[in-house]
Amino acid sequence: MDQNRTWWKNALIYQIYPLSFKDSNGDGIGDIPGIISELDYIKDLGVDVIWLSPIYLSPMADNGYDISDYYKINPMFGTLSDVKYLLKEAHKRGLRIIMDLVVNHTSDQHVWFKKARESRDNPYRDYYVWRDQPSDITSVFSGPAWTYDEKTKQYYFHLFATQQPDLNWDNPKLRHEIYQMINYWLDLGIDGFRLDVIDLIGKSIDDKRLSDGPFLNERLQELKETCFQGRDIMTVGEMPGISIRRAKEITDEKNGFLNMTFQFAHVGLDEIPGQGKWALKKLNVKQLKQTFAQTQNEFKNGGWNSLFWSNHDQPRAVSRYGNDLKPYRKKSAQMLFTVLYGMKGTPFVYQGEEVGMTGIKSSDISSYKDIETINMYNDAIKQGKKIPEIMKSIYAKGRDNSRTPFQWNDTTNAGFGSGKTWLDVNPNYAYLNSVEDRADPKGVFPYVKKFFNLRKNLPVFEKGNFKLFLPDDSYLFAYTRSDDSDTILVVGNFDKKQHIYDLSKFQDYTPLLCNSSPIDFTKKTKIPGYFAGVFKRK
Ligand code: TEU
Ligand code: CA
Repeated sequence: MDQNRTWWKNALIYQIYPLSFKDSNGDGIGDIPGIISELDYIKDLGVDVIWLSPIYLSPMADNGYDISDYYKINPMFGTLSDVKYLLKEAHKRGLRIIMDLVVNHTSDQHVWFKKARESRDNPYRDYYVWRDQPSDITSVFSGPAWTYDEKTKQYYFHLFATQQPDLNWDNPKLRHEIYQMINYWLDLGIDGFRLDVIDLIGKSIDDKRLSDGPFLNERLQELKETCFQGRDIMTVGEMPGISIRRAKEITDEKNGFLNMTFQFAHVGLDEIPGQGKWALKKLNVKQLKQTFAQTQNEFKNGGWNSLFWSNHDQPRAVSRYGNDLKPYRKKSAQMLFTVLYGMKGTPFVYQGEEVGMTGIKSSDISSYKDIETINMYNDAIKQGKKIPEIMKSIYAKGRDNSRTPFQWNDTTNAGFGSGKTWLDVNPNYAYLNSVEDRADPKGVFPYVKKFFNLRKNLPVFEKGNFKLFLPDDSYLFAYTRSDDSDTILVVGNFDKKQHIYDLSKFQDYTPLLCNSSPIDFTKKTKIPGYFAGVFKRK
């Protein structure tokens, strides 16, 4: 953390899910050489930083978020020299690389856990959390968060899968092993980390304070002092359970610990509050706008936030908030880009979003691979739920939606690789693919590229204050951003139909970028379905 280095505020981050980006050797699994072969593509979009989902050694129960050796690269992705070569090739192009850091838990195949479960007095026992009696805490991936271990007759704690035992952050020995590992990767030349569920490392399990627990600040402080301070890196903490106010404290430039966090308020709006992610509710655009406005307000002075629609856990944005039917897909994807990334914060784009990739629907549960989805399905069947109802939730929210192989072109396997892919390719690759999209002047990629170029060169996007216009309207997301020198207006129509508004107060604004013919600002401005535009005050 260094107050003089704030390049990450105006950087574009691109998330790669290595399993599904590009397969270089035909084994059906994406890999590091595959990533290297597409660095120019990534650079062409205007990307500054690549975030790699985990590539460490892992039995892949949770696709790499279950690490069995923090120092080794999973051979399915490549070797350490591939990683070094990736860093070199990326840096040569002015691209930085951040890695995923998963330290709330390890894999149950990690040598620490294997030793820990040998006996109660094993030196590694205290690297994990053991109790004689389980509490009623449940796992994020269904079932109890405690699993009985026959050999030593105690329960171990796992907030995620049974194969992902939680590390015991109360143990200073464990903490220092982790810091050593972090410094190893930073010394190797990586440019920072995305920290997986890092809001959980301050937890106090016995009084059920999990996210944002009593020890979070002191642990983040220790992490900062031991690993991050004085390095020219960026850090983004995934903090699903934290309040906006706390996110602001944690990212305070002076006294904070991380550059930014991922906030999840906006991604929970299509679920029934308190019933978890699978209980579906229709999205209310007004609520979505107001949620963003609240976050923008909170970060008005101090702290820093990230902007994202989607990632490897969240379904595809265009299928979720836009419209993935053919006549609307590209326009609505452009609209979503415009309204989200016009706001204040660091933009994160998830692979495939830039060409408007969509979610999947398969009525056959065996075509799904995600542990969260499969566990939920089995659980729901046991509870007597009807299959069509379960599948409806999976279509809407299942994590495999965003994990299907990248659609490069219209050849075999969408050009992802020659072998049978680990997860089925979305059959729409015949018409939805990167080559097709980039060749289309009305494509998502060409628009997004222009948009990010504009964003980067107009300082008001980085610093300008946010003001929501027409907060009670259910279709139009419109706001201004203003600083001392400029004011811009960002407009997006979330509906497929045209709507009419009195926009006469914006008469002195001129278009900078629109996804269809620019609109006129009159008392009766017609805004076409999925229109998006950025305007600037003359
Ligand atoms: O996700 C943490 C997290 O909050 C998930 O529980 C998320 O809510 C869920 O995936 C939504 O369906 C991180 C990683 O991003 C995820 O891929 C991992 O499975 C999880 O941590 C465990 O490491
Ligand atoms: Ca491969």
